[in-house]
Amino acid sequence: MTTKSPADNFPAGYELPKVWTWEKGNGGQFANINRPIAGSTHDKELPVGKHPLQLYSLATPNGQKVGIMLEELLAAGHEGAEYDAWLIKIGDGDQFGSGFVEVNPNSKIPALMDHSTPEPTRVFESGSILLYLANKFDAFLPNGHKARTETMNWLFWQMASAPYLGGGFGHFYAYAPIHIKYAVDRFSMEVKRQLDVLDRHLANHEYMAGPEYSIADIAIWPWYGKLALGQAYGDAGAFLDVESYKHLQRWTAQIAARPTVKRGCMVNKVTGDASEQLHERHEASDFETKTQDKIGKA
Ligand SMILES: N[C@@H](CCC(=O)N[C@@H](CS)C(=O)NCC(=O)O)C(=O)O
Repeated sequence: MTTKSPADNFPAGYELPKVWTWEKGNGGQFANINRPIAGSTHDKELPVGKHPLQLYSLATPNGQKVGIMLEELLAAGHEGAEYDAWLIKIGDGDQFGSGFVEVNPNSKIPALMDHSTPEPTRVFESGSILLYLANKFDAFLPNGHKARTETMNWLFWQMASAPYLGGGFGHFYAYAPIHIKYAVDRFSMEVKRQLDVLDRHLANHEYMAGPEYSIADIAIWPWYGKLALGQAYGDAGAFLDVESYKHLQRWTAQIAARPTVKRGCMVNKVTGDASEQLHERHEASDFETKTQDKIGKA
């Protein structure tokens, strides 16, 4: 490591200790949930509904991927994809309940239980859930060697890239209690590069893996599509000049127009317009009858 003068550090005078220790409360707006240890903090069983698939989630971009995938499967006629979606309030620490930790030892949404297998199967990590469902229903994963490999390429790209957008750019642009120029510059540069990667690819591909809409699009859209729509991290769309990525804009609009995507984004949503918030989903008709504007609890 290069020698640094403590006076130049932030806060001034800060020096790295020999061994890092946890200062509770020093995690900005996520201080109440961020912890350096894994495992559950309290006993809490997860509810189980009547459908084969049980989703435990929240409508963040990672959560929306699974809501979209399930709505796509149902719309494509896969009745076995019927699901109950239960709300996990990560701000309240629901992800540290014992039942949730049994489904996902990493304590992050989304998490899925498949009760249609001889033994119930747990599935965690949004990319793994998309792939599990695509394999189970033979859908949204092209069969041709080239397109299938491209789908996997872009699915893994998304899983590796989004932490730079959410955990890097999003935190230092929007969530950190202070703006640190080094951090904002580093992550803005990387996110702009990622946007350019997508824009160049989409210039001559209708969807990420070619002419077929796939789990690669479903994984990428809630992160980079929402950013392109200016719906992520406050004014980040203008800050990153997302309008200039024309091919990304074309793809974003095309996917945003899908009714399945609109529904999928509403599942377990607790922010925004009350008519788009469906806290729990148990029936297809819930989108019409159980949104927060309809039940008057926005
Ligand atoms: N790589 C994971 C990331 C999941 C993730 O980061 N989930 C966030 C919400 S988007 C979460 O549950 N955070 C709660 C916490 O950090 O305690 C995936 O794609 O499923």
